[in-house]
Order: sequence, then structure tokens, then C-alpha cells
Amino acid sequence: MSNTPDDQKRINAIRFLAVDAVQKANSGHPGLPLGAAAMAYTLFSRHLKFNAADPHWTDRDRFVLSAGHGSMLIYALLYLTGYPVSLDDLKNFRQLGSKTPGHPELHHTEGIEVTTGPLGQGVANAVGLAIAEAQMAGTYNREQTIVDHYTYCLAGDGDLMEGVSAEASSLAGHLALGKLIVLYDDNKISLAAPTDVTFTEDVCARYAAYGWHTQEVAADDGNDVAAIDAAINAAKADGRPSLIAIRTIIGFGSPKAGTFGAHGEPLGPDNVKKTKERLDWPTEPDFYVPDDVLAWWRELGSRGAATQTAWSATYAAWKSANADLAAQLERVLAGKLPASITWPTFNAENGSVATREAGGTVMNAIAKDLPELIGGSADLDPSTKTYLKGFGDFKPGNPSGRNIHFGVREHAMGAIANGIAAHGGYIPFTATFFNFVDYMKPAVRLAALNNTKEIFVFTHDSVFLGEDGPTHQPIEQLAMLRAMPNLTTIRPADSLETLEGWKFAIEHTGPTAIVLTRQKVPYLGDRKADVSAGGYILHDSAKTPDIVLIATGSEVSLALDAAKILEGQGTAVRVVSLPSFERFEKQPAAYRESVIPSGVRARVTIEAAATFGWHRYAGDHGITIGIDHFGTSAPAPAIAKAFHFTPEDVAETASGLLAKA
Ligand SMILES: Cc1ncc(C[n+]2csc(CCOP(=O)(O)OP(=O)(O)O)c2C)c(N)n1
Repeated sequence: MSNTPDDQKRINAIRFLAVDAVQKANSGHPGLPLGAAAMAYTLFSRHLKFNAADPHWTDRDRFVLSAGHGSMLIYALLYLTGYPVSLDDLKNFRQLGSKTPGHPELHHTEGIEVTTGPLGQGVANAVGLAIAEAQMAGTYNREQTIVDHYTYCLAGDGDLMEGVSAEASSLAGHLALGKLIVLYDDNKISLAAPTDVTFTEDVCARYAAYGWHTQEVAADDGNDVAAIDAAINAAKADGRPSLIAIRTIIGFGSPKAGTFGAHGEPLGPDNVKKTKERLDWPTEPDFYVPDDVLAWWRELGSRGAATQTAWSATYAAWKSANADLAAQLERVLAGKLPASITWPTFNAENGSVATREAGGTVMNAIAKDLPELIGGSADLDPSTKTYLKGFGDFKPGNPSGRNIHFGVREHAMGAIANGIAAHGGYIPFTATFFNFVDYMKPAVRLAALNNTKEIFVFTHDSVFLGEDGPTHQPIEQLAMLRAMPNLTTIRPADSLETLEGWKFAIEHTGPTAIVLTRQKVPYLGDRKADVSAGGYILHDSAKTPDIVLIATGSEVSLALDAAKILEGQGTAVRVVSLPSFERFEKQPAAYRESVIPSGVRARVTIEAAATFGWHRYAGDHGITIGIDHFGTSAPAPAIAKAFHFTPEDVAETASGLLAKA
């Protein structure tokens, strides 16, 4: 090993900031920073393109710490290189309101590119970041190259055990994302045991089979800076995505080295002292960084300023030669919408239209005005109707294509979309059958936590998808999405509500799920269809209603049909369409009261899904019509009959309620 004493000191500075912060918090993971500090040092000092003074510089390289439990590694690096993370922030690791939460969080700490913690997701996010880079380079580079950055990811055994990273890596290999480089912290230890009890496959062979370039840095406990440097150079020179397996020792230098005891708990004061002594570091004071070492790191952090200045000159030349393109790029990077968007219109002449069909019409109408809208489905776009016609496929040789074929990889699709959103400059969309949201849920949850603008299209939204049966028929999924903070879920009743749902999603700054029917639904009339208000009166009685029927999606027309029967019996009926609980709850109380008056206690809610959550609208005196059991394989009309989702059934239930009142 040819590390210089200076290398050692700079690496140890990372190590002991992490060790001391974990010790002070009495919580956290010292093992990864101790073992992986040398690879992080090599990456940051010899490769990573960044300017600590401008964490948002668009052409910076992206670094994802997929092993988010090792968060002190990245926090130490951010402090050392001069990002707005102070020594006090490190001393407040994991404390209430600190900039240094337990796991890295996007939008919380400058320099954090994605939220990581749920293992495997970061690898898939990195694939998304690399797709965004390739798409942006393909779309905007001209004579001048203004988009040219790498995506680096540090992943551990846990990340590579998780299926989501396998799906994403398989796709990355297929797409030949040559600027994606994963540093694998190959320490053969996870949380509860050495990996010889769980994870003995040949990881490099697996990645080679995915179409990746793979290397092993086996010598010297992962501390050989020159060897890691050479591997990164070789990775950059190869046109495929790269995996560099670097054999490391978890908890390097500590008495717990090489054991899972170094993984998830502080070393303890005695062991901290021993580790410092073994690695030749002053035992006092805590959080010590020698002045010359800090000065060196700070100089490194500011070195990127010159690189950015040179890039800015290239950018200026590009901009003057490509004014329209520049206006577009600056707009999308700012997350602003174009001055006008051509929205389609729907009316009675369209007849009955499945909302998935209407959704496809909307997407294709707006795609030209919204070059930032990119995405695709998990091998289902003939069914989800989400293909953007005429905008090409994203693939090697055609990186500006806007349709991403995710293949049958829902887990990765969600996580890749999160990476694309985190990159900036894009509104990613995904699509699959609603039931398979279960395969995407961890990523949808992270989108919600990140509060990033993404659009999740789900079709085949109820038992009324019919013959495919209960394996494909969602029941509890709406309740799950509605329970998720920050996510807006919209289940439109017809083409007009679908249009309004998309308008909301495009204008909204956070994630939106749009849940659409497989089957045709009638056009419910020209109206305002105020989806952004969450709910509105669709049909009303001349006098105070005797009963209010509240429904979403395909059950809104059912409610209208039931209302006709009830009105024939002399009942005054109001029908409320409630496409989004979340939006409705955000409206002023007076508006909500005007739509669902508390004085009308006879209320029936109708949705072909679990009734969980509906009682708040039905109230103590109302009835929730739903499906609290699994579905069945049959044609939709037969299911409607068997599950009592006919106008007659609903009218009878409503009459029964009125009779009781
Ligand atoms: C999806 C998920 N499952 C479980 C965990 C809990 N967890 C955190 S770290 C870890 C072990 C990870 O092992 P490895 O990647 O080898 O990290 P190292 O022990 O080397 O730090 C586990 C199980 C998690 N964060 N995410």
C-alpha cells in the first residue's frame, strides 16, 4: 500500500468525526465510516466533481450513500469539504431538529442527493440519477457539452441483497449507463451476522451477467488509495455501468473490527480511545481535526469552483448558440411550467371512456409542451395507455427518448423515478396496474418523504377489472395511499376528472397518484369538476337533501344511477364526487360543510375498495358501501351483481338507512 501519511490523516479525519459523533449521540453506525473512509476519500479527492459553495450546480457529479445507516460518513465529508454543515451540526448528530438526522434526507441537508436508509433504494435511485443525466445530455448537449456528470453510489452488502437493487442494476446494465459507478463496501458483515450465513453468491459475476463492468480491489483492507483510484479510472473508461467491489473491514482499527458488533452501536468510550491510539490519532479532544488537515479538505471543497467557472463559460457559449433550448433547460431546472400547456377537451360526444384511456389522451396532448415529462410503465403501457407517442424510447443510441421501458420491475421503477426526480429538470411518471402498487410502495413512500414532484399512474383500479381475478384486484390499496403523508391520491370519475387530476398533478409540487379504471365509465356532464378541491357536489336536490351519496371513480356514476331510483321514490338526493380525500381535507371547513353538510346524517359512501377510512365521511349514522374481502375472477357485470354494486342495491341500502332514521 502506498498511502502517504497525509492520505492517512485525511482518511482518519473522516473516521474519527464519525466515531465521535456516533459516540456523542450514543446512537448510530461507526462500522461503515471506519471501513469505507478510504474509498470515500479517494472518490472525493480524486474524482468527484463538486463545488461545496454551490451544492446545486447542475453539472455536479452525484454521490449516493445507499448504505444510509453510515450517514456520518457523508456528514463528515460535507463538513470537511465546506458544505453548510458545521462541527456543531456533527455534534448534534441524530438530535431533534439537527441538520444531521439518523439517515440522510433529501431537502434537509445541503449536499444530500437522495434520502437513503431503506437498503437497496439508493442503488436504484442512482440508476435514476444516471438515466436523468443521460437523457439530459442527449437532449441538450450540442457543439458544447454542458451536461456531463457521473453518478457514484456507495453500497453495502445489505443494498446488494435487496431485490430492488437487482432489478435496477439489471436495467442499468441493459441500458448501458456508463456513467454509473457503484463502490461496493464488501466487508462481509451485515447487521446480525457475517454474510457467510446469508450472502455467499459471487456478486461480481452476477453484475457481470447484468452487463456491468466489474472489478475487485482485494488487497489491503480497502485502504489502498492508489488501487481504488485506479479502479475508478478504469470504471470511467468503460462504457458499461461499473461495480467496484472493495474488500474492507467493518469497524476498521477498532477492537470490534470485522464483527457485526461494529455495525450499529457506538464503540464505547474505551474502544474509541483504543481505536484512536491504534490509528495514531490524538485521543483528545473529541471531534479533533488538525488544522492542516481541515485546511486541505476545505481547499479540496473549493477546488470545484474553478471547474464550475470553466463550465459556466462553456454554458454561456452554448446558451448564446441555443437560446430556445437554454430557455427550456433553465425553465425545467427551475421546476417552472411553460407559459401555456395544450390540454385536451372532453365532452359528451366522446361517450363512455375508460379513465385510463382519458389519461393517455391527456398525457399525449401535454407531452409536447412538457419536455420534462419522461417515464414509462413496468411492461404494461398497452394497458396503462401511458406511452408518449412520437417521443421515442430511452435506450442506448437514443438517450433523448422520453419513454422508459422499465420492464417488469415495479420496485425499481418507483425508485428510479425517485432518482430522476431528485436529479432535477424532470417530472417523472410511472405506470402499472394499481394492485402492483404494493411492489412499488417503498419507493412511493420515499417519494412522499422527499416530497418530490412525480406522477404515479395506476390503472385497473378495482374488482371491475374483472376476469384477472383477486390476484389483480386491488382492495386495500387506496386506504394505504390515503394514509401516506404528502401523497395526493386522485381517483377520477370520468374523463373530465381525469383531465383535472392531471392538471393538479402537473401543477402540484409533491407526488401524485392517479388511479384509473380499466372499464369504460360514462361522461358525467360538462361542469367544473373541481378535483383540486378534492370533492364537489355533482348532482343536487332542489331542497335540503334527505341523503348524501358520496363516491369516487367508477362508483360515481353508480351513485348517480342510484340517485335516480331514490328520486323516483320522492327522496331528495345529493351526489358528491370525492376524487381526492387529501385535497378535500385541505379545503376550508366551510367548503367541506357546504359539500357534505353535517346536518344531513343519512349518508352513504360508495367505493369498490376497503371501507377503511370512509367512516369519517359516512359519520356515525351513515353506511359505507365497499369491499372488505378479496375479489373474484368473473366478468365485471357479474362481479357488480355478486358484490351488490348495482344501482338497485345502492338505492335499497340508502332507502333502508332513511327508513331507520
Ligand atoms: C430495507 C431495510 N431492511 C433492513 C434495514 C436495517 N439495516 C440497516 S443496516 C443493515 C445491515 C446492512 O449490512 P451492510 O449493508 O453490510 O452494512 P454494514 O454492516 O457493512 O454497515 C440492516 C439490516 C434497513 N435499513 N433497510
